[in-house]
Amino acid sequence: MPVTVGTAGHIDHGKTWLVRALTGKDTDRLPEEQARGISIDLGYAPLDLPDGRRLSLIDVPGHERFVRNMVAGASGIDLFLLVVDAGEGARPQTHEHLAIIRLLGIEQGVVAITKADAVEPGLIELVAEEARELVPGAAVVATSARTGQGLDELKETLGEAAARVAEKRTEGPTRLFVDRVFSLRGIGTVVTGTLWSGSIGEGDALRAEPAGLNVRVRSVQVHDRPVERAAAGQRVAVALPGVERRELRRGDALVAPGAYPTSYRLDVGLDELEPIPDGMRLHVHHGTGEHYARVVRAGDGWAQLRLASPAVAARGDRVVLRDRTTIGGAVVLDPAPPRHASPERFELLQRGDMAALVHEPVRLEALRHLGEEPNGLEHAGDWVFSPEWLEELRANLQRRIEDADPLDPGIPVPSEPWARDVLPLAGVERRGARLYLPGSQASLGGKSGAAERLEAELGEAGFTPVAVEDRELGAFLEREGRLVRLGDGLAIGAAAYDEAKRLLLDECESEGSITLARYRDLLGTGRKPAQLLLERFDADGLTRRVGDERVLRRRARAG
Ligand SMILES: Nc1nc2c(ncn2[C@@H]2O[C@H](COP(=O)(O)OP(=O)(O)OP(=O)(O)O)[C@@H](O)[C@H]2O)c(=O)[nH]1
Ligand SMILES: [Mg+2]
Repeated sequence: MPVTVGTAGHIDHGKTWLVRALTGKDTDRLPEEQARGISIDLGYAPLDLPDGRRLSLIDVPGHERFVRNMVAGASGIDLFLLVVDAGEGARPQTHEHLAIIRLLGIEQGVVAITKADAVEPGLIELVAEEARELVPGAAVVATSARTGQGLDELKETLGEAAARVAEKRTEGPTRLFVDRVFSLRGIGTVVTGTLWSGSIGEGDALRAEPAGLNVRVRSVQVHDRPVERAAAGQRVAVALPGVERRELRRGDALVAPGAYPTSYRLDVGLDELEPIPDGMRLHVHHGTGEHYARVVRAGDGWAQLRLASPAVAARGDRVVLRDRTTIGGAVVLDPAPPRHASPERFELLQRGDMAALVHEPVRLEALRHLGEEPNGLEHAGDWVFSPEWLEELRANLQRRIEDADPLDPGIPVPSEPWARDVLPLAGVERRGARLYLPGSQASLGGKSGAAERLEAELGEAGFTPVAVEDRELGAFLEREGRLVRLGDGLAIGAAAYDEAKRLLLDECESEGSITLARYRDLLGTGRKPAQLLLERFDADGLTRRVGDERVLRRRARAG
């Protein structure tokens, strides 16, 4: 199993020198790091053990201003290498880094007392004792990067600790948190990171979130060597052609498409180092990323984190909460919860009642990261949702339909992607692009007076079209066969229409065709009503224009 080791410890305590002494690689490669003699960003080096195994080492900065980088590095490690200066003992970031490691759930590790060459042996023993109290159960090894003292023993101890690292759950869908992005001539954009779960191989189609970019993997390397497929737990470099370097950054995730939600909310169980009040604003460190957030507390020890930027999280992920210092951590219970602060829901979540995670429709595939398939949910096509949600949908549609115009008592079909699959369960009837109550029919409601007045007017007007102001009423009366609408917002009564049609048919059957002038004379009206009627007959497929004349279509003749 691949194991990644991360350093930890106060500034200047000798982390980078120790990494260099162990691996031969100087991880302080930035000009500013070299000029100032401190680490700023993460460093990476492979560590070969005497037994032939190879560990990945991540070197982190100790400066208190760069703790965010330390958390990004520590988020992917299996094993810690806590470094304590023999002359100084534990200092503030020794404690803070150790707290972060614990909040991230990293159990195995080793303590290296550094710069053993620079102090009296008696002092080393004092510092070693302090370290044992600080990290009970971890081996403590006195070392010197300058003389090489203790390095072999340290490698051996790291090997033993690596063997104790619990097998990670790695069979889930692919997820890699990006820690570096760069471009290489002839290759294009390359991202590196620790593969949290799944695997990555040449040709894989993945998604970069939260940007939502579809990417295809050109090649994969593990420690500068090409591999066909990298496994979870490994540090990998992935070449992504067709992606601009600036489109990706540390904190982004490469995931199997659709397998993880991206969400602005996380329901968590809190692990507080100091009290975290309701409403507090803080930084949530998750994966290699960082989100500004507000805490909405619910019950004892639970909270919803409302994020300013979306996270790609899964149940069981651990996050670190920081204000100016590290004030706590949390375990994700629901990576994409509804907006709420209900302790009852948290209780279900904590118990692992997966059905409680789902409210509105989600694709069944998006629940794969939760492990088992939840019971007690409604299914429709690819979608799952809670029975309560379906009830709410029913009530909501019903209410909106009841409020709709009685002349056309329907509402538009919702545009959500689940609509097609879910609506048949919602107790409504789909007619074209609209939803109705099953068997419902239009009615005049309060407009029957207006309808009667309009019909009277139409009756008197005969072949002369009448303006219909109320379009819905016009459409309704037409559906009922009480009038016929012509162009320009005009209509004529049903009886007049039938009569006009009979005149047209008779003339065409005896003469073979009809002109506008002739039809006008037959009707005894002006030119415009005749014109509008002929256009309506054309539109209905009764007649066809041939030059200045109209002839009956075959269908009309047959009928
Ligand atoms: N005598 C002695 N000095 C050491 C040894 N290792 C490191 N030093 C000194 O400590 C300084 C800091 O060491 P680094 O390894 O850069 O410390 P660091 O923990 O990586 O510091 P940050 O990354 O900034 O937190 C070095 O510049 C050396 O002067 C050692 O084994 N013996
Ligand atoms: Mg350093």
